[in-house]
Amino acid sequence: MASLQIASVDLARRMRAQAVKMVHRARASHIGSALSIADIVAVLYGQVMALDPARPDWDERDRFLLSKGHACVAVYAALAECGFIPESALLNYGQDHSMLMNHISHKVPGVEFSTGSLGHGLPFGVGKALAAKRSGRGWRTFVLLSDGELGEGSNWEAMMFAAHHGLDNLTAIVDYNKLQSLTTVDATLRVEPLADKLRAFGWAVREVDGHDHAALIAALERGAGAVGKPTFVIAHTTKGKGVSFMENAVPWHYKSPNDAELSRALEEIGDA
Ligand SMILES: Cc1ncc(C[n+]2csc(CCOP(=O)(O)OP(=O)(O)O)c2C)c(N)n1
Repeated sequence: MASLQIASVDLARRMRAQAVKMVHRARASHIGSALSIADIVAVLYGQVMALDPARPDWDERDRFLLSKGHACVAVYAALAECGFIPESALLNYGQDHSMLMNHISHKVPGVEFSTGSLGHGLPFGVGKALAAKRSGRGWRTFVLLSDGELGEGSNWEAMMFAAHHGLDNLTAIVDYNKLQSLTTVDATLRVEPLADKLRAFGWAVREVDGHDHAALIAALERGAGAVGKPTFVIAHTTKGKGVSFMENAVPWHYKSPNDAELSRALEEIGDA
């Protein structure tokens, strides 16, 4: 089975619109974090990963782990837009007893692993990739991390392990938006020189504009990575991308849009 072949630019636009509506309806947080990854997630779901929405547990599927689980609305929107879950399920996001919790949950069809406590996606993904290698399976594992999350030591242990085992079926992507919850990554715990560090840990490294779909596809498609090494894609992004007043603005880590802000956001996104 090949990728779903859904035009990813339009998919990302629809996901952004769904995401702001969900966060507005639920009075929830993390819209800036979700808008930051919309293009990466749209490219993975629409153009790169081998998936079957009718069979979320299909054995040969590529595995995707959202390690920055607080940005779940981007993935829930992708799952609805790609047919894993009904669009109507999005209406209950963040409500009591809803399947769609405020941090990503494996109770949702198409979600592999629950996250939210940062620093667990890559260690889990390394295990998945090793399992695929050991059982001679061709599926790939993708892990999407945040930049602030790199402060968790578990990631660096997982990186050593992945390189040691030559996991070239593993791709990590860092959503490098340079902001955390309260201030910049630089002011909190510097990650630079990031590419040098990742190379020193034995990974192949690519740097892309994380909102450029062609560049993302070129970096993520099968065969793009190095042979014998895991690949780290440093995706330079803008937190809040697509909504001018949310872009690069720290408060939108936690703030929820009011009715007027929702209308402005949808207008800017181009929600039909
Ligand atoms: C282990 C752990 N510590 C703290 C938090 C609280 N927390 C939620 S998001 C976040 C940081 C957000 O910044 P970043 O990780 O860079 O993500 P993004 O800016 O893309 O939202 C923190 C500290 C958490 N989820 N997990």
